Amino acid sequence: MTEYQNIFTRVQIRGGDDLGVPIAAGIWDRQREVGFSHLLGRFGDAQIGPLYLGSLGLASLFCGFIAIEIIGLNMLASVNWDPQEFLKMFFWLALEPPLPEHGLKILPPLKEGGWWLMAGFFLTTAILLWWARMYRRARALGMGTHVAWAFASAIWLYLVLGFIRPLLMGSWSEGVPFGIFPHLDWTNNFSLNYGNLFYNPFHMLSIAFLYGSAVLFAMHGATILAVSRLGGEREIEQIVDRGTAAERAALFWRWTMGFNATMESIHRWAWWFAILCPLTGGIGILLTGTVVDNWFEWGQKHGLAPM
Ligand code: 07D
Ligand code: 07D
Repeated sequence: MTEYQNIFTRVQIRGGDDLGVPIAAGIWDRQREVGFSHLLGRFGDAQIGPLYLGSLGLASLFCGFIAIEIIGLNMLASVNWDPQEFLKMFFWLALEPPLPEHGLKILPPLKEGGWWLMAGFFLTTAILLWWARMYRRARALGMGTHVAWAFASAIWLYLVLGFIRPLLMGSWSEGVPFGIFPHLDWTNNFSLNYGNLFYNPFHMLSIAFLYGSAVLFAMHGATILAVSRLGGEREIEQIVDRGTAAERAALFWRWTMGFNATMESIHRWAWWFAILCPLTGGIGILLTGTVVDNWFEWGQKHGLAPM
């Protein structure tokens, strides 16, 4: 089946149903039918399915649903169960973490943070189950587990923000509220309370990897599209051959930048940049309030900020 599409491709190529590689364990048992969507074919693969939900996926969705339910109903309660007000105020509504006086209590009064703890428990369980599902599906397909480890890096920052750091600080009240703008307010207050996060070197590293990820993504995406006329997206076949689109793309970067990644190494660059963004970020947050109370003063002491 011809599967390739890119943004210049106007014609959608349809072969027969592609059920994927044969796998001994019969993981397609749950769904064998596939469908096609012209619209989706304009953005990616037109084929939908086969899907695999499995017990980890089901359990994860179930926990995620409970978490969203707890958060949503609390938000609804905060506007006196008025659906119109809920929609109007949605972006500003919050489910706040426990009050400081409850410290690390496992079950503070529901309205003073108990619901937050419960929602956090179910959301975290859902995320961890989804991680296990990704790991297991990759293994079942005989793939590497790179995607799962990249996801683990995001989960690390999430756990630092809402679980590990509050534990070290001795209070759940240090956690992040659920809510669109409330979590941004929390982020702003965090920076203000700890003397300006810009002077935290791990925030700097995290930003460098964030911006770096964007620039690498742009360079790689653009390069492959630029040589797709010559079949550049068939990277694996082109890695070792001479005179290919890949070789022109490499020469382009050697001409313009003096150095080129290879078809394989560019993906390692992208993987590490993306992973290091939340990984260094998590370290920065973990140090804040535990080891360093004021990043500006820390910066002054270490020659980063003026006296
Ligand atoms: C594009 C992949 C798709 C994912 C999407 C997010 C939910 C939340 C739940 C109402 C790139 C789905 C959103 C499931 C709905 C409720 C209760 C990923 C893509 C579309 N933030 N943050 C957003 C989360 C933190 C910050 C948007 C989550 C930290 C700033 C969205 C977490 C800090 C800004 C969102 C989390 C922080 C945002 C868009 C968890 C420091 C914005 C996200 C679990 C890191 C931006 C109004 C996006 C915005 C934004 C979700 C944590 C800062 C709602 C799930 C505590 C400064 N955050 N965030 O596109 O527009 O990600 O906010 O840790 O400006 Mg956030
Ligand atoms: C949030 C990882 C968790 C997400 C998970 C996904 C679901 C479901 C559903 C798809 C993003 C869960 C998924 C629940 C999805 C569907 C359907 C990753 C997350 C597990 N900052 N800042 C960062 C910049 C300032 C502050 C990182 C820039 C100010 C705080 C990043 C600026 C103040 C924290 C970054 C700037 C401040 C950060 C986040 C500029 C506020 C953090 C990296 C130009 C006034 C976080 C060390 C990331 C961190 C963080 C960028 C400014 C506060 C690089 C560019 C000075 C409190 N900031 N920031 O990957 O790690 O997030 O800091 O001004 O906690 Mg910052």
